[in-house]
Amino acid sequence: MIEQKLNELYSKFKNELAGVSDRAAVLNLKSLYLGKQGPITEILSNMKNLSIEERKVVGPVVNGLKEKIQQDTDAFLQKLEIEEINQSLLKNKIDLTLRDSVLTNIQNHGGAHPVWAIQREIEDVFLSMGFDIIDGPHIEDEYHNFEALNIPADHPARDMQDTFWFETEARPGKFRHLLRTHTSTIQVRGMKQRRPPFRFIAPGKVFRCERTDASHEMVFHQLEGMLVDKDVSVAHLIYFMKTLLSEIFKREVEVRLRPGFFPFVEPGFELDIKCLLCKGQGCSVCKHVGWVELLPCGLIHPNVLKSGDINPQEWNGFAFGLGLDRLVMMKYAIDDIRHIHSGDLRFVEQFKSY
Ligand code: FA5
Repeated sequence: MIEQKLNELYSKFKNELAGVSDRAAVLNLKSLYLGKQGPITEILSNMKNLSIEERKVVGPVVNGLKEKIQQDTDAFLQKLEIEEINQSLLKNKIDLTLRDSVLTNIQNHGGAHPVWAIQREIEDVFLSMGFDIIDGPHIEDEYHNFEALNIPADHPARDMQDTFWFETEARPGKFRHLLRTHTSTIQVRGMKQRRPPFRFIAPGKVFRCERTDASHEMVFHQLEGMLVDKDVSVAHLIYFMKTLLSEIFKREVEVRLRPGFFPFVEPGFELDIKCLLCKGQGCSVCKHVGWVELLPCGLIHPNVLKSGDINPQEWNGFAFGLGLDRLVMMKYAIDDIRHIHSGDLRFVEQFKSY
């Protein structure tokens, strides 16, 4: 009698289960049958009225039914989950053989970063004037960064450039390592690799432990230039610098040359450009003086030529160190150097066509 009642109950459960289609309805059905108010709990609580013999028969049947309902709901839930996964896989299907529509859209192609683009332009100008392009290491030793450039230890000029030093043990006769503070490190390396007359440029990243502001970065770019020949004069230097600037700006720009101190040149100059952002009126980029320091230069100091195994009685030359990021700022009227390497696509996308 009880067994028949349980079979009917199970068939009813199966029929109802066949009619549901979502997780909430399945869980609801399960609690209707197995919950505290459900028929199974009622049957179990009525078992106290049965004899021991009857309980021995009915008990396992009721528990079996409970287990079957549990298993059926679990299987149903699992089936639902698999269906959901399959549906989402179908919906988000990726055809790996298709090219990304973003990539195929010419509008979204990458472009040259403005610093890189201006570096290429300058390289072209100097290549056409017979210069080689050379490279040097970012991690340098203090010999190439200072010593060989006529800046011995304890020389106050070392303080002109705040340096990132590596924590290497100071040992007698051993040079410490640092992140190069200027591309002038390449001067002696370049001189030792060639015999005069020669001319080369060396562009690259430089590093200074400086507080950043509208015109100062800690990592920025310079382009070093060096020409060694006979009877080189300041007039030659000015000619090359003016050619460079008129090629870059494609128009006359106002420049001024004033004395500048760099231990590796004598005489040394600062070549400033009239601030193109404020037209000389004064702004945060030119520190309100109307001029921006762009291109320090000078005639190579005899001691530096000696470091490069060149006889200063026979040869002389000029050198310069152009600040590439500031040149980009002037060329495109950028009012803060920090935009340049911010990684902000809205900034770099403006230069795609250059
Ligand atoms: C030098 O680094 C010398 N080595 C340049 C040189 C080479 C002089 C050869 C003579 C002969 P200076 O520290 O002034 O000099 O830097 C050169 C240029 O780098 C500056 O005119 C400026 O354009 C740029 N510059 C310097 N510091 C920064 C900075 N923190 N952020 C961005 N640009 C900078």
